[in-house]
Amino acid sequence: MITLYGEGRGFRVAWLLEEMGLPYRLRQVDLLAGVEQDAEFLSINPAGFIPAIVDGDTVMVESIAILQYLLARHGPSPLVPASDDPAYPVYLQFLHMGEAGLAGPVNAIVATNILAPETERQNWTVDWALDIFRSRLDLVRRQLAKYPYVAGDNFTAADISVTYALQFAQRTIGFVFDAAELDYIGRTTTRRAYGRAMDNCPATKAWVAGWTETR
Ligand SMILES: N[C@@H](CCC(=O)N[C@@H](CS)C(=O)NCC(=O)O)C(=O)O
Repeated sequence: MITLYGEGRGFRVAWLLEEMGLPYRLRQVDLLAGVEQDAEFLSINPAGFIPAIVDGDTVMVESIAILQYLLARHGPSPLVPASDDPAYPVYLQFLHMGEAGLAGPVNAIVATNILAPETERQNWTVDWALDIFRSRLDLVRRQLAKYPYVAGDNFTAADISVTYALQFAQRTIGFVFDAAELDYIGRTTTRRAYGRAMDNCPATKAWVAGWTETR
């Protein structure tokens, strides 16, 4: 049985596990209470960030790497195009861009908004991170002008990566998306596996319930 430590980006992992029909248990990690007291979690990830997984002898962090691992170790899955499929390179590109180009830069803005002294909140780096987010989002936008999903005609794990990032930006920095992006989020989040993952992730569910979409 796979153990998933922590929600946050762990929601990506729960969503994939539900899509793949793999049994797992969620072990909560309370970042707000401080992981210093959580010796068991620190023995899994001494750096103290979430998510992490334990799968037999395998211990891993980094949500996108975990998605790739699960698909490779427990696949095959229709959520990954075959390596000779023309959709494969663009799939990999957006799988990683969801974190490296979208959610990652937003993290810097969120941390600044929450933790920086009042006088240091609006700074060059925050503007830069938002520019990075916008430029990568433009690539998502161009893709969605042609296809229903970021890798083309089929839903893939790249959509789990990107959808999470878009929702993260909506809910943390109030980023306002256009109709095509909102329709995309609607398409991916009405999947049954998304609903099941949400039911298994109470902190994420509460977080979503506290946010209302503005069109
Ligand atoms: N690139 C990492 C980002 C992980 C991350 O930033 N996790 C947040 C919660 S979603 C966290 O643990 N923040 C506290 C910290 O980094 O110490 C991933 O995709 O897993």
